Amino acid sequence: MAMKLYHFEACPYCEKVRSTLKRMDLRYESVEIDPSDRALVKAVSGQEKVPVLADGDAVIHDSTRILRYLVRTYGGGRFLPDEAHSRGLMWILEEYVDEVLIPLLHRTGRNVDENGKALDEAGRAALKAEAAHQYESLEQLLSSDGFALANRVTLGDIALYACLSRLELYSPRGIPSDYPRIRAWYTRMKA
Ligand SMILES: N[C@@H](CCC(=O)N[C@@H](CS)C(=O)NCC(=O)O)C(=O)O
Repeated sequence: MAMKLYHFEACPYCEKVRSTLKRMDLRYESVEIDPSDRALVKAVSGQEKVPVLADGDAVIHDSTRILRYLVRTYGGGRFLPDEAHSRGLMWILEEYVDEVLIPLLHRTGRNVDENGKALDEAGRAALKAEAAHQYESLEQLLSSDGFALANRVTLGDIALYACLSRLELYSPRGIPSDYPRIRAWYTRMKA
């Protein structure tokens, strides 16, 4: 029985899982949900967030847990750095994208605070400065000609690319032009 992925297009966490499944050459049935109707996701997984992966008896929610499951079950070792130190950093990067970068870029696009409340001018400037700081860090991380933590694509790159690709789709600005190394890496990932 094919795996089923419950997801929707604009969701960066879903894009990370779609992209990992694709790179691992794993086939799945796509169940695209309406973001405003969580009934099916709730019935399948007992909670309302996507992505959710159903594989036989296993039903997994949370994109990081899904990635760990896929690597463990289907042998995705080639998407992990060989060296232990880099491997640890890769999972830290993966978590950082979910917990820091995605929420921050989401807020930056809408100019709201953590609770969704519209920001005043000072709040918008602070948010912009925070986003610039994160872009600077990524610019440094991606300063080599290879990928984030190895000379090949790992799950860290896939997570980051998934996040920034949603930005490219839904923000007129995309990745700011003053970060050439991020943009060069992005082009390498797209190839
Ligand atoms: N930590 C979760 C976050 C998933 C998440 O927040 N998904 C969003 C869509 S992008 C969602 O379903 N939100 C609905 C909600 O918060 O109730 C993961 O990595 O999968």
